[in-house]
Amino acid sequence: MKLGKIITLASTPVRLRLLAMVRSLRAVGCELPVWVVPFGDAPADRFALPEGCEWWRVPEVCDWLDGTTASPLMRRYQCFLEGNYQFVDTDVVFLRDPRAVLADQGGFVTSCGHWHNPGHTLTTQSEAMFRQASTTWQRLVFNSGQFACDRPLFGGLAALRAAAEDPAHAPRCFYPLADQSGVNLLRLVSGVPLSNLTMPPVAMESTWAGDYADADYARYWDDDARRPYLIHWAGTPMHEARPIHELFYQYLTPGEREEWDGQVRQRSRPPTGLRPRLHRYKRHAQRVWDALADG
Ligand SMILES: [Mn+2]
Repeated sequence: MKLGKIITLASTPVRLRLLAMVRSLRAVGCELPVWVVPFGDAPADRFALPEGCEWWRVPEVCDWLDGTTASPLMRRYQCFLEGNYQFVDTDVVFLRDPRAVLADQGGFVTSCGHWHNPGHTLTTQSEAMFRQASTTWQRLVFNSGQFACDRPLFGGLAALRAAAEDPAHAPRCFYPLADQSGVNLLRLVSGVPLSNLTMPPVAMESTWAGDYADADYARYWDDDARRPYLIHWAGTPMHEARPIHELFYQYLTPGEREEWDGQVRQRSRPPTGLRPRLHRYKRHAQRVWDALADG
């Protein structure tokens, strides 16, 4: 594919993440425009974007989703009406120019390791649909924070809405707490072929920061062709010191690093008050939601 843009989704709390992601993109020589899907529409949800970035809100998609139970994270569905893009969460840094990596790739291109750990990408109900699609369905799931595609998954908003609002899909596609199972299901029903760069023939090393525990993480990348083109933190705890965090820290100024360390300290304090209960609620909510959807 011939990449034309990088797409991400952001709100003010992830400002430092976005700055580092964009700086890493420029550092590998990629000057493509960065389209930033706003997580929310209040003035406080937006912040001053670096040069080459612009807010990207498609009113028909956001207004539609705002009228449903969908998490604002689902605003990334905007991508599904576009082609020739790389979507990344803000908790990503680029190690290689995505244009070069994707030049020989087509269709829907992923690069995560969820094929060996598919749990968070589906639910009991959507797993049944993946099993219908293939006996090796695990290769068809992906992390919804990193994907590229050369074509729209749907021919227009009407087709996207019809797929999401299908009663068999709607509980996933409008799930209020997370976007991952809905994003996976929509790619599946779109029929656009999926490949994963961590599988042969490319067989890139892992793009997940959590897979790199020791100081010499770069030893896995002696062969340049197997070096991941991005690293995604995706839930890797930042309050635990890991040498690979340096790939992110290198893009922060000393002042930004101080601000970041303050945020990490704040988030890693032992949970008090309502927090443990809210955490338990989130785990149970998925099951309750599925039970209700099943009628
Ligand atoms: Mn992420």
